Amino acid sequence: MLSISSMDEKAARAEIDRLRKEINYHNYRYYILDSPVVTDAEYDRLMKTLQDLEAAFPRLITPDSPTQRVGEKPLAAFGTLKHSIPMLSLGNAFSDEDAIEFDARIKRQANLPPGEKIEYVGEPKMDGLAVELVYEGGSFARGSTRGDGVIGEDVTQNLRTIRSVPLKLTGKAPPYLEVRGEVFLPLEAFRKINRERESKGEPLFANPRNAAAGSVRQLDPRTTASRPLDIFCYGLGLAEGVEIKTHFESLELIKSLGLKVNPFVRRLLGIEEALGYHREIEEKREGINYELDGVVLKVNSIALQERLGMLTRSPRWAVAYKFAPKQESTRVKDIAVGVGRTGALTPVALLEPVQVGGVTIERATLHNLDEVERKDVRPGDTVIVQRAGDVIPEVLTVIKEKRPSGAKEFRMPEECPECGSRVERVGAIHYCTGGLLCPAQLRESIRHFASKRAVDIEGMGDKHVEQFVEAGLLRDVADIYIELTPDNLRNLAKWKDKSISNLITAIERSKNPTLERLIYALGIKGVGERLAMVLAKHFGSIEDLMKANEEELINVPEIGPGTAKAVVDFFREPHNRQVIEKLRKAGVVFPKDQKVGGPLAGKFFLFTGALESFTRDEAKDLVISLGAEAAGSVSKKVDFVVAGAEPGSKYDKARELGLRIIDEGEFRRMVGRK
Ligand code: I6G
Repeated sequence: MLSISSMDEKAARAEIDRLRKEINYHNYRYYILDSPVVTDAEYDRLMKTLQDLEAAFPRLITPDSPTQRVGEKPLAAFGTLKHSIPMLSLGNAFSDEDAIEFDARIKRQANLPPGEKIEYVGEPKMDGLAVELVYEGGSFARGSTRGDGVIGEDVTQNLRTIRSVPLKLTGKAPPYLEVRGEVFLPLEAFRKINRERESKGEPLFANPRNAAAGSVRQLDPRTTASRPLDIFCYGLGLAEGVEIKTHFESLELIKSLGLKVNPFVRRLLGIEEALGYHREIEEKREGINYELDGVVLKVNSIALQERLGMLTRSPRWAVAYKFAPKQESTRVKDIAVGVGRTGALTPVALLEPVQVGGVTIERATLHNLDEVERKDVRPGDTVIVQRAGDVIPEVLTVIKEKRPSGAKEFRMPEECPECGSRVERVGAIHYCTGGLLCPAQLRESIRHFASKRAVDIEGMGDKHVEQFVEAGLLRDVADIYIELTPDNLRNLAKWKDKSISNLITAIERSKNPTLERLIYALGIKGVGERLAMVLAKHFGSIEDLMKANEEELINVPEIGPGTAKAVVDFFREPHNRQVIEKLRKAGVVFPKDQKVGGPLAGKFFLFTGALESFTRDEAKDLVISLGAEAAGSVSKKVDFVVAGAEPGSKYDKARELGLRIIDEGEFRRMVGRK
């Protein structure tokens, strides 16, 4: 290859094409076939050369280049995309009898003799998130979640980051193709993410499906890219110029285009073979590195599928035959009570360790007192526990026959088990009234304050926070900036120069949070990340937020009366005001006037086609009043293309560039005009 500096555009184009083909092939070998033919170092060299070339000739960058997987910018909100053909859900079967009835019903509806053997295709059913990928001219154009089946969320940016989603199809790609599949997280990755979240005091994902869904529905595609998501494709939506007679052929086609299809897919003749397939996959389940919740059986013949048609929300020609949930029985040694950040008390069953689906379970949440009473769980009871999804096990039922005599009903303590303060009941939940005097609440609120999505102090994991609170160093969050000095840390077990210096650097770095992170970090009841952002944009400074009364707060879009009251109560509390002052004195910078730019500050909008509720000028004025800019022509700097009826050539150009296209409904939601 010539050196980059001596290349003209023509030579660069040829070299870029060659490199892209080669890299796409290696991606296919690695991510789809799981059989790489180059070393990681060789692959990295190819990628680096392509990146250098594209940097030298930016005009040659296209959205389907392998360098373009991760977009730079987080989104303000997801747009929506309409599915050309509704994405249905599946009816369920829970037993062989159900599956046999499904087969019999098909024969009755299609007037086939009861003895006829129908050909099915069996596919493992992933516990993941259903998505649709759209390819235009063989390039990945956009992708969406199933949503309500008719309209899904536009998660294009995030799907692009999944390595097994090819940005360019191989082979003879149809001009327009919609492919459906299930995005999932391998179990190992799921457990690793939860371990990391636990160490940072972040809430855990309840199961791999939630983790996959949470990862795909991230506004910042870089977060999605950091999660090793995978996909298996299971069917076609609209497909131009594709003629197939069986479902199996459609899977073959999908595979031939370089997309990933589950290797356990199989043709099955008659329901008996299908039942055998279900048993076989259920046996294999524990050895598979992703979560399966059943198998899907589909009529193979498309002609027969068409004869059978649809029910309201699911096809008559397919069924999800679920696996038995993972359940075991064990004994409740005791019922303990945990205290969370808000002071909520949670009863937890402490169990004799038991293996459920390959995982040892020692605790199961009982949520609240009502739940304990409804199930009548008592210490000493033998219970059935179920691993719903993968992590949070639950007590399903008590085997009353095995209850030891004298087993006492559980009572919620009247005093907090951590600090002895009075316990108060609000609705179904019991709360400790000790506030930050309670070490558990203090610990949890500090963990929350320091967590990644709040002020993000790396290295302030659960164990460390506990150590600092126990050592009496931290009595509120502001003490992080005052008491965690090298001298104080040196006196604690296991703190060495290197770890001390890392923590001090992380603490220093956290002193300039954005206003929304700071509001979120304060841990006001009901104010999660989204509402923290809304409040930051609306009030622009902590002072103005502190001055707001309930009425003003209720008038802010998305803020309900409960949250408005919680915000006012929070800032009325003298201790909270003191902590804010103490944070300021300790050097934490409280940003001001974030609202000046408006909620859409820095965004570029482009309008094409006729809108129903605005003239073009009204729409432009509206985005400008919210801090955004109205672009006159299509370019990469445009963040949102608002497409009305009969959009013009700008629309086509925007699609070519892979820009985010939203419809009027989405635009209205974005600008708060519901
Ligand atoms: O949600 C689904 C997961 C897997 C499916 C599905 C599937 O096949 C393996 N197939 C269909 C037809 C539908 N949902 C509607």
